[in-house]
Amino acid sequence: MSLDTLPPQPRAIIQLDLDYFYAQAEEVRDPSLKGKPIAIQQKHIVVTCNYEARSFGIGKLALLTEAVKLCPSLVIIDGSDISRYRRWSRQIFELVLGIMTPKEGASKEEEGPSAAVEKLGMDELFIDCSEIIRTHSIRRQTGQDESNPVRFELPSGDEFFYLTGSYAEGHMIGTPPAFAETPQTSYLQIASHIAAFLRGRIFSETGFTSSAGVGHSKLFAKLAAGARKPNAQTCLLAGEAASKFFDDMTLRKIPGIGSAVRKPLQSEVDRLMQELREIEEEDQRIKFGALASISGLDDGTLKSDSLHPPAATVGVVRSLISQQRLEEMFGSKLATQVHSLLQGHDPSPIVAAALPQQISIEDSFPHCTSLQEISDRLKDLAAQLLERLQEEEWNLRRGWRRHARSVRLTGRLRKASAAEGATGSMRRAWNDDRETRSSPMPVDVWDVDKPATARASVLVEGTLLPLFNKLLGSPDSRFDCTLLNIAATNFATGSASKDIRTFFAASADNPAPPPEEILKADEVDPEFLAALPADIRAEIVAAQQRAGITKRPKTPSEANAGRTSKRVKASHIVMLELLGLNMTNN
Ligand code: DCP
Ligand code: MG
Ligand code: MG
Repeated sequence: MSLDTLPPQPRAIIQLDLDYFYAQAEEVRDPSLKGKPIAIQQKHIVVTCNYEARSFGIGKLALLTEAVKLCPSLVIIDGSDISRYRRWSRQIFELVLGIMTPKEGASKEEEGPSAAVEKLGMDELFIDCSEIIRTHSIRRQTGQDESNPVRFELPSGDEFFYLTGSYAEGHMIGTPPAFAETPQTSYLQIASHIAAFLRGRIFSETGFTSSAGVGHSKLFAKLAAGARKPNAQTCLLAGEAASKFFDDMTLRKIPGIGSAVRKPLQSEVDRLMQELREIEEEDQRIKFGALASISGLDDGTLKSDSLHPPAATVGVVRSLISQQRLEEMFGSKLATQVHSLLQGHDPSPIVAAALPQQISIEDSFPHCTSLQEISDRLKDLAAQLLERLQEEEWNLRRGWRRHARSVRLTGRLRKASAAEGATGSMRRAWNDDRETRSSPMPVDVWDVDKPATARASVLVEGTLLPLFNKLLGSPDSRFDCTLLNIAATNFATGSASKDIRTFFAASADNPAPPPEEILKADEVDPEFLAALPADIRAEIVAAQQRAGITKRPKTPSEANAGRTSKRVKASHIVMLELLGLNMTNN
């Protein structure tokens, strides 16, 4: 069997986009805003507005002055601080990811496939449902399950029921009667139910409405999502209506065709239409030439206005511009891409974004010459960093996704040592001569019950100022600092308390011995300890510290003499009691 004759693997992609995102975030924060026209302002621009405001003719990226003219009662909200939107964005992404990936702890056999989720910008997600639908369909076929409604189990174990042979959930563009007859349409139908489930869950858990599109590629899913908004979903099937929907799209709406391609294509369409018009006019002139000369009609009356240059839609460009002409215009590589998009081919995969290796906050300024000023600036930056870490890595239900084990301070400094005297000139400034020092991240920063400013102070006093002094080299150096950058690096999964090393290393203001020493000394199995719930581990460590076990590392002779056996036993008893196992009964 050649590749051409292999049946194409059905694909089902969902694109999910939150409605009027920044403005809706404000409505969720303050429900009294609902129903009023609201706009989010950044500088002089309305970056977005709710649909009440849109009904006055205000669009995204409108000038604020124009918007107020169109709707004098417009409620304007300052959206220059986007951290709250970023937090919602992350939370909704995590929610969807949680539904589309197997729960932790599921065995390999019961785990099944997960659906790749790609986050694009602040409020868009692409979800590839092909694998989970394929597994579901195979299970149904092999189990000869003919029940209707059919149960669909999502990777998380959540479930919903759908009717076979019924229409898709939401709106459809395509051919409904033949629906579910081919694997491709049945995949799209099931994906439309998944989309409805996800939108329902997002709404019930966060209060946000969203719109979704379902199609067999990212391209079609995105176009379908844009077909009806807000709070709606559309499934783009095959057939004439679907082809017309695609062909009527202006190039501006096609992701992957930027202005560098769109503008020359529009000019080419205009040029070709002009040629066609001239040919038609010439044709008419020839046909009616004799009549015109007899009747004395002016040539101008024959000008055709039936061929206005149309907007460059997908259909128009495809019918007027050949692949060869595309190659002349854009070179073969780009022409192939454009040609393929115009045919509606988009095989691009859904790519789950890799997590960043580090998260950093930076500020630059003309001068900073005192330690007090450095401390103030560091506190400000550290608070921003901790907020950012929380936005990116913290989830209310599941805690920390990752924690950074190290913190890195970078400074751009001019230095002069005290030996050079008060008049000694500082070394010249370099363009970008940065110095860097790192240290373990104190564990206290992950305690979200404490305010970010308090945690930032701990980070600055205990870690960052000492690092800054290391950058300076000598404590009485005069300096001029023009840039500070704090980076959280060396990430490990889960919360900091799961990482036993960080847990111990974290007591920066209580310089305990290294964790290896504590663990070796007390013969507590680190794996056993690490497997315990965080609160129990914390209790054990506290109990060890109360018992003085961690006060100092033992000398080799103490260890050999087994003098610690009492303490070891005590710590095991604490552990067993905490686990609910009563030693005396055993
Ligand atoms: N955004 C921005 N600047 C832009 C485009 C968008 O700051 N040039 C922000 C504001 C939007 C958010 O990103 O709220 C999401 O962009 P969308 O294009 O999805 O627009 P909305 O979600 O606001 O509206 P819609 O209901 O049309 O999706
Ligand atoms: Mg949106
Ligand atoms: Mg969007």
